[in-house]
Amino acid sequence: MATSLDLFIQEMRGLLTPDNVYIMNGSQEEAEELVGIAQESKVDGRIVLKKLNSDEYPNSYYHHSNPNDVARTEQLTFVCTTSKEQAGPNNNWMEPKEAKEKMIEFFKGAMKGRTMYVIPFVMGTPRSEYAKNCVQVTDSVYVALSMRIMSRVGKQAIERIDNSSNFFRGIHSIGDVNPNKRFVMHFPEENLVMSFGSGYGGNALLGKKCYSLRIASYLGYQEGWLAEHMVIMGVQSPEGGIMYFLGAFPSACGKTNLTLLEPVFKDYKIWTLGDDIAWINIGKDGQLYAINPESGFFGVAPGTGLSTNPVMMKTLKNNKFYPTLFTNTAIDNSNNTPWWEGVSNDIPSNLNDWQGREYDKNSGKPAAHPNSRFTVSIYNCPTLSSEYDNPKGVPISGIIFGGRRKDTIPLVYEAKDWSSGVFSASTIGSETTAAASGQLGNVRRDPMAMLPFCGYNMGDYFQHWLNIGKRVKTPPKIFVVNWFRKDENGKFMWPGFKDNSRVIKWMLNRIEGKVGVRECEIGLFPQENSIDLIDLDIKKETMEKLLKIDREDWKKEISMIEEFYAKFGNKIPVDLINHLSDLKKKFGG
Ligand code: GTP
Ligand code: SPV
Ligand code: MN
Repeated sequence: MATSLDLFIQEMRGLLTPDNVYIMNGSQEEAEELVGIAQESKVDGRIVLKKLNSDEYPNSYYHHSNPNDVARTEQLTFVCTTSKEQAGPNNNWMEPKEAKEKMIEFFKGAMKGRTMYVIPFVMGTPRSEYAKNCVQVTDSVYVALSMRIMSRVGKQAIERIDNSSNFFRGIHSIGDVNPNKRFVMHFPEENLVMSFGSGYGGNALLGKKCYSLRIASYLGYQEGWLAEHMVIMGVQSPEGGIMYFLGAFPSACGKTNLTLLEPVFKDYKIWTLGDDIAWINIGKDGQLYAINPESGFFGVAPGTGLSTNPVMMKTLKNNKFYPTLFTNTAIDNSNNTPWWEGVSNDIPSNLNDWQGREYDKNSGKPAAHPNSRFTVSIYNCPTLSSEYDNPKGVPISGIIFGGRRKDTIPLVYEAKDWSSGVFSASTIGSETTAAASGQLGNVRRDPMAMLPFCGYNMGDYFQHWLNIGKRVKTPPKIFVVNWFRKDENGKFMWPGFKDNSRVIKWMLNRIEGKVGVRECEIGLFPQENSIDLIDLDIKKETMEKLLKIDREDWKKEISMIEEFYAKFGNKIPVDLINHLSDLKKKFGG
């Protein structure tokens, strides 16, 4: 009897009319075969993968994407629910029938002359009750290889999917990589995503943002859990064992760096569990538990180097089983290694830029694309937590929210309680980055770092967060941070990276009740000298500026929050409206 997977494949064969069908099994031989195919085939006139110097970067390959296809395209991303209100003002919306018809027109015969890769995968460790079954079809061998790194592809997935009709379906074709024929359409009510015309990251690896955030957040809303754009990390202190934190930061605002951080304190250690996505459930004991549905890092290359992120540099050179991919970095021709701004201080003399052109140092442009990335297995990571594959997940003690803000937001503060914390998280703003195409550096509201990823109305989402807090026995403490505050000369005041461990240590001390706080207008602030600054050359005035509340800036901030909330009308929970009016009173608004 045909299984529901067989039926799906049949249906896709009919729609996409590929010349060949390749059903993936996750084996080592398959990796070798696919890498072989990718090294021999051209897409868009470019060889899909080129082997890199294996003495420097073992089992690593280079990929150029089309220059018109280097980041997520939020303007072409839609959530297609029955009603527009379900999707909310935070999403582009299209009526599901219309959206599907449009996509089917694109997909008809789209794989003629190509191979259709069928990728059965599980998000989450397959033994976990929180794990989810998925299938993606794609005509991109780069996407197929990336999915093998980022998710659990193969036999276990097929076993789980066989004879079950309940799995996520992802239909993907790169088409002819034409931005005018590019859409990423989500159908949360049908557990389905259709993506056409892009081969890039979050547009094309459908297990990532499309399923594990947009679709999963919708499922979580219905089933009583949360799918979040968050890191998961364990912090080990000399006397206190390991405590687990979640951290939400918008795209390209420091998640990968935070979860691989080497603390400045020799007797502290950070254990990595995830760098982008967390699924958060209430466990049997009434506490919050998180799992990472992914199994790899799709990390920003620029800024990654031995001084900023030594653990990632080790991860990239520690390849065993999974091929590692580098996308849109520059290439140092003298030794065939990938190169990006921040990996070394000097610029190699024989460099090709991310488009394969000879690099001109005087061009004033970076050699690597600012959103160039590496795709690497999490199992290569030397700080991987032994709890990573625990089907129950890890119990959460603290949740950190941050954004990229040159002013206004202090280095750190703590929310008074869960509801104040949800309010602060709902007001997070951040300067836009190269992770999404569009203008850079504008401040936009990005609540919980989920603006581009929440698959339903964000007003309902805020209420869902408040409700979860009421159901949890001891809700974790909530903190807000800003590593990116600048001085009058436009320089970062806080050293960031490993020195962020100083702020984390303060959070641990707060959770353990070891240090007090002073109450300010926006929350609870560190008492003087309670952040451990040992061996750090930072002026007292700089610390004061980092923690300063500028009343004029806050008045502007409040009006931006009001403007954002107004878009959601009466969907904004009353609790949050009350927090906002309290805040307004404090600043004389
Ligand atoms: P996504 O993968 O897009 O979700 O990004 P991410 O949140 O994982 O960001 P990532 O850690 O890759 O950092 C993005 C950029 O911010 C890189 O260029 C980093 O070098 C830089 N960055 C990360 N942490 C810090 C920090 O503490 N201070 C400063 N100044 N820059 C940082
Ligand atoms: C992000 O943009 O937040 C990423 C990269 O992590 S992508 O997979 O393209 O979404
Ligand atoms: Mn991300």
